[in-house]
Amino acid sequence: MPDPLLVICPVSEPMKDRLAPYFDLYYLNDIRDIGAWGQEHSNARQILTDGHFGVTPDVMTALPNLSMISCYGVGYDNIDTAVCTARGIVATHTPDVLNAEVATSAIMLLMACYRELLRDQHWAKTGLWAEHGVAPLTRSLDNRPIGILGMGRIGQEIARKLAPWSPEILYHTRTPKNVPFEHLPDLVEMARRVEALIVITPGGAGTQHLVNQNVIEALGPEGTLINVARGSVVDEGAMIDALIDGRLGWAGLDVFENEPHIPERLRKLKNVVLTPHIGSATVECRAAMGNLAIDNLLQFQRDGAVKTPVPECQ
Ligand code: A2R
Repeated sequence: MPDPLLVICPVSEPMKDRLAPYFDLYYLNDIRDIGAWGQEHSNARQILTDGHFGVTPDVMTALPNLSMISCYGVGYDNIDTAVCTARGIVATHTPDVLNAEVATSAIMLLMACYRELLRDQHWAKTGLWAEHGVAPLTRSLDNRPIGILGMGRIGQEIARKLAPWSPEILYHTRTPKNVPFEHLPDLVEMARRVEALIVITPGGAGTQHLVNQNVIEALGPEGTLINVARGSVVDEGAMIDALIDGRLGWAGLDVFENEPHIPERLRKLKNVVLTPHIGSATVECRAAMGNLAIDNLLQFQRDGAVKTPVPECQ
């Protein structure tokens, strides 16, 4: 009998095909009562989820033999790692394979803000060009002072990919990294010195509202805030207020505090570019993430080891 695998997140057909020989797949949205399912499948040891869905406490409680959670994504703030370590559950994630794609998404949002891509598309598509003449000038992205909040795997890739625009890069993290950029121990001070701030830390309690009203106001009316990390890292209410009354210039956002819901007053603004959490969402990148998530599941099933545990479970 194949082992039961509880699948909490959407998975592609190639992922299902790769899992099918090794597991009986059960989908959480088909299971009305996870408690009853857990009793019936008390041998269930493994879960596949993603950064958005994570694993809720009722699912953890329902599975007495849960031993391994494979997260299809690098952020795992919706998995309670304290419960994992207390119960001896190994959680894994998919670092590195998405660095390049999330970095591209950050730069895409940054460029769209600086060069007013959406306004100019509107200008071209709606006949404003013929009616009013050429569109107003935009700002160059070349030679800007840019701050990166979080200088890990993805932050460093963003810095690498920004190089052709010759930015002056500053960064803020709790501990300095071995990178050729100036480390600013004070985030407000960094926001004051840069023109654009790119947020790429993990989510969760440790970074909740790290980008608060003080940081936003330090970035200022000429400033651009880019968030490809987690919605929780930015005080969304304070950011929207500042975008409305001009204390913050622009925002390019891929993540939001209450996904998939985006406040209407944010959606209505002209000085924002919004995408629906698609930082890693290309066919190529998702295939690589899916393969790594499945490699972890299969190796654990085979010999109890995993390739990429989250740091808390190493
Ligand atoms: O603070 P450090 O020295 O641990 O540096 C990490 C930084 N970071 C923070 N910076 C300032 N204040 C904090 N409270 C704080 N907590 C963490 O974020 C490190 O430089 C960076 C995280 O890097 P990695 O662990 O390599 O994560 P990766 O792969 O770059 O992904 C970042 C996040 C994911 O967790 C997802 O939420 C999103 O990007 O896709």
